[in-house]
Amino acid sequence: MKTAVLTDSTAYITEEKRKEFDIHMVPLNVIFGEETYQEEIDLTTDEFYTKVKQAENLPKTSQPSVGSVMEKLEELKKDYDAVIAITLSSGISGTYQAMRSAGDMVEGAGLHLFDSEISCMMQGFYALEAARLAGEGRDAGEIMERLEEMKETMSAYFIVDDLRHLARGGRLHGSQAFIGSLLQVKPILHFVDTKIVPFEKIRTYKKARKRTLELFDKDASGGEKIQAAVIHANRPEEAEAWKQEIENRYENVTVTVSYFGPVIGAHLGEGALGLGWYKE
Ligand code: MYR
Repeated sequence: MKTAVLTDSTAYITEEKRKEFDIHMVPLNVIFGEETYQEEIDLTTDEFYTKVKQAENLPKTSQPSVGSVMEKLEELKKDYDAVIAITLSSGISGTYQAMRSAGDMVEGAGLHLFDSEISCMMQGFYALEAARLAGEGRDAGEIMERLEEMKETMSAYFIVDDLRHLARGGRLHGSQAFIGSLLQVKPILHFVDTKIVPFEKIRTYKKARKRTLELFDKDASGGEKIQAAVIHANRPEEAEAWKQEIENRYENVTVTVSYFGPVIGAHLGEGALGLGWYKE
């Protein structure tokens, strides 16, 4: 059985890695005024952060159209017996639903849909593991089981520089009053039941960074093998500093530095940082 691995662009797996691991991708869109760009195809992350600085209004985003997913499934159907599709959290985007609708309409696509309930490199970790298993010839059912197992320890916390982007885009879960009370601080955010919610209200970035590393320590200090990702919105030096600190402290942790690309960057704003991990 030949199984394809499909994910959406918000996993931010570089083109080089996608080619190396035979991972297929459908892009989400970023909209600046009248212009729509497919991220990772006709808008790079560097171009995005430059464009944001020059733009009058902040960009909007949209999920892939059902038609574009159908096209991809038709293409994959020619070479594969089944498709494992891994999407960003269904609680923050309609991408999961678009994939479901497309899967229902493409007969014989053999779509197995996995809601990562998270995004970015943590979604990427699922796609990379699925691709590894598909490469070993494992069937779709076995791969889906492994992804569910990974979900048990998958965690991520992130800090934004300006919470107004997330609040404006309606992706921060909670009452208006509560969200309003967070605007002047640097809360640590995380996902609960597919949605983004504040984890802890913290005053400064420095304290939020320290607390995030403490949360990580709870899992990492046990000595089990951990895959972690430090993710940044145009803050490569700070992300590298987090990576160094983690690597100097734990021998059992492998750290990847990744990025918040255009679609996620449009909601988090420049300067955001995140740390995600799972136990291998
Ligand atoms: C769409 O228009 O369908 C895309 C909406 C994307 C919302 C993104 C919200 C922020 C996600 C943060 C992920 C952080 C992972 C560590």
